[in-house]
Amino acid sequence: MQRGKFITLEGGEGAGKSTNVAWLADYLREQGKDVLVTREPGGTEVSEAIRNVLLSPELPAMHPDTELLLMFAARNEHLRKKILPALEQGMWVICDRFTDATYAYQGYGRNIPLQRIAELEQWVQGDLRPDYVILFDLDVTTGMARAQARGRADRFEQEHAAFFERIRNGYQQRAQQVPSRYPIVDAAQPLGPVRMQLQQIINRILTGMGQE
Ligand code: T5A
Repeated sequence: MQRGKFITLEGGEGAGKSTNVAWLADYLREQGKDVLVTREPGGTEVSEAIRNVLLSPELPAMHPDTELLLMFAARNEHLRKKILPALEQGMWVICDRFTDATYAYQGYGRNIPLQRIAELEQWVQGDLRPDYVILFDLDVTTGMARAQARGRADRFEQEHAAFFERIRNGYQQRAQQVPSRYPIVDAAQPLGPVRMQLQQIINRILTGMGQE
C-alpha cells in the first residue's frame, strides 16, 4: 500500500485555515482520495484534553518550556494513534497546524531556541515531516481583527501584535528555506480567490508537480 500524503495548513491567527479545511478535503475526495482531516493541538481524546490546558484563558501563564513540552506530548499521542496509522493505510492526512506552528509560536514567538524544538521534533517524529505545508499568509492587523470578530479570545489570541509579527516572520523564513514544500496562499483575498489559489496548489500536488 502506497503511503498517503501528509499536508498541513499553517498561518497566524484568523488566517482562514479552519474555514477552508473541510472544503479542501472535499475537493481531494472529488479527485478520488481517501482523506482524514485533523488538527493540532488535538486530534485524539488525550490530545484534545492537552489542548484545553494549552488554550484555556482561565489558567495562569505557563513557562514557555512547559507549553513546548505539552505541544509535543499532544503531538506524540496524535501521531501514533491517528496520523501514522492513516498514512500507512494510504489516506491523505490534512492537519490544521503541526510542527511548523511550534517553530513559529514557541520558537519565534516565545524565543525558545530553534535547536531545542528540532531535538524534540526528531525525537517525537523521527524522519516524518509534512509532504507539503500550505502557508496562509496574512497581515497581523487583519488576522487579529478576524479572530476578534469571532468572540472570546483563547490564551494565544490574547497576545500582543509584536508576538504575532514574530510568528508571521518565522513562518515566512521557514517557507523561504524550502519554497517547493511551502506553497503560500495570499489569505488577505476574499474567500473565493483564496479557494482558487488552494485549488491550484492541490492540482499541482496531484499532478506530481508540487515539488518542482
Ligand atoms: N499553537 C498550535 C502553538 O502555539 N504551537 C503549536 O505547535 C500548535 C500546533 C491553536 C493555537 O495553538 C497555537 C496556535 C494557535 O494560537 P486554534 O483555535 O486552533 O488554536 O487557532 P487557529 O488555528 O489560529 O485558529 P483560528 O481560527 O484563529 O485561525 P484560522 O483557522 O486560520 O481562521 P478561521 O478559518 O477560523 O477564520 C477566522 C475568521 O475569519 C473569517 C472566518 O469566517 C472566521 O470568522 N475568514 C475570512 N474573512 C474574510 N476573507 C477571508 N478570506 C476569510 N477567511 C476566513
